[in-house]
Amino acid sequence: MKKKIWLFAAPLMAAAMIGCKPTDGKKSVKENLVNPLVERLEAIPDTCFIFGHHDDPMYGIGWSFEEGRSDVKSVCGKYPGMMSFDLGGLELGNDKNLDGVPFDKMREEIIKQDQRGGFITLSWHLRNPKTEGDSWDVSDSTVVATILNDAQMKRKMESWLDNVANFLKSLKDKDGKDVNVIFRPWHEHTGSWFWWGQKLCTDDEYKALWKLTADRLKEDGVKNVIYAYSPGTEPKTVEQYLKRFPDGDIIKVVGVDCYQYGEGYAETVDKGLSIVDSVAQQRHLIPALTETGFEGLNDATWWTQTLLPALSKHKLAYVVVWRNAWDKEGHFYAPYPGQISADDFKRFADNPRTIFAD
Ligand code: BMA
Repeated sequence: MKKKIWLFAAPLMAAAMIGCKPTDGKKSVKENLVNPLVERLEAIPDTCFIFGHHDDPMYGIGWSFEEGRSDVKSVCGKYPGMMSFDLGGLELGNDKNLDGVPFDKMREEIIKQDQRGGFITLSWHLRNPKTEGDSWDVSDSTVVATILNDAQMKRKMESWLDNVANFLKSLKDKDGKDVNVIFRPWHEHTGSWFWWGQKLCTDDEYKALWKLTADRLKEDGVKNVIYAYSPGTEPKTVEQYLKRFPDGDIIKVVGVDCYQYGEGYAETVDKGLSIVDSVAQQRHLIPALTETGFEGLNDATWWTQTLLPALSKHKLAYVVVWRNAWDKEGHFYAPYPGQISADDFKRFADNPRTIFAD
């Protein structure tokens, strides 16, 4: 997909992926492109959203690393319109990420997804640079401050970012053109379960971490990313949502990570997305449900009776559900053949609102 074609064909392409017709003509084609990916996301008709799945082509229930296989495709015949992958482990120079996905395979699948006209988003569950624990190691509440104030720790973080930059720059299609991706580091920072979370750093430190990230990747020559900001559901107002919003125009996608745990999902998603809608409109950003799902999908009609209605009031470019883990029993968020919500998922995939890569 070439830049010029995207400029004019983006709305058609988004529509062609699903047979969804753009419903209004208000999405303008801007002359100064930040990144053609922004244009493609902005071209998603207001009434539609891209469906995404984390690690979709890597593994699923009862299988791993089988060429072409995907639980989503096995159920509905189509790949997700968006593939999500995680870079955790890349910072250390590992061959595989924290969930056992080889980075070479990830690069291949990113390129394939781009070739089929689909979208890619990358998260980063990186290690804790100070304690050498994982992302969830919150035993030291000064990690972000140390990265910012201690020269040696800062250099370590920069070298980790250089590894990320090298991977991002290696994403090229068969014609040598950049494959553009959404990068979503420092997510769910409004909770305190990651070392960059709410109680683990100040507002200014969190913002400085973002600046360090964007500046370093830019210095490293990365041109193929746009950044997504994705708090959890803790912010209850636009003001709270924006409290740690990075300065400048780093962020292009605003989202929320919101899962179903027991009752109240519809209401929580609705509140979270109302805030996202407002911020997206005020700042001309792209709204998304950056992570969601119901672990174990113990509800035969979750897709059309819970998820679709919960999203119905909101404009969204995309929705991502989390992984169908090969390594943790019951940890899955998309159906697989025979799973109780599989038939309902087919109806969801046939719904004119949802965009898959077919
Ligand atoms: C979490 C879980 C973990 C996984 C991590 C990064 O939500 O799925 O098992 O390691 O995401 O993918």
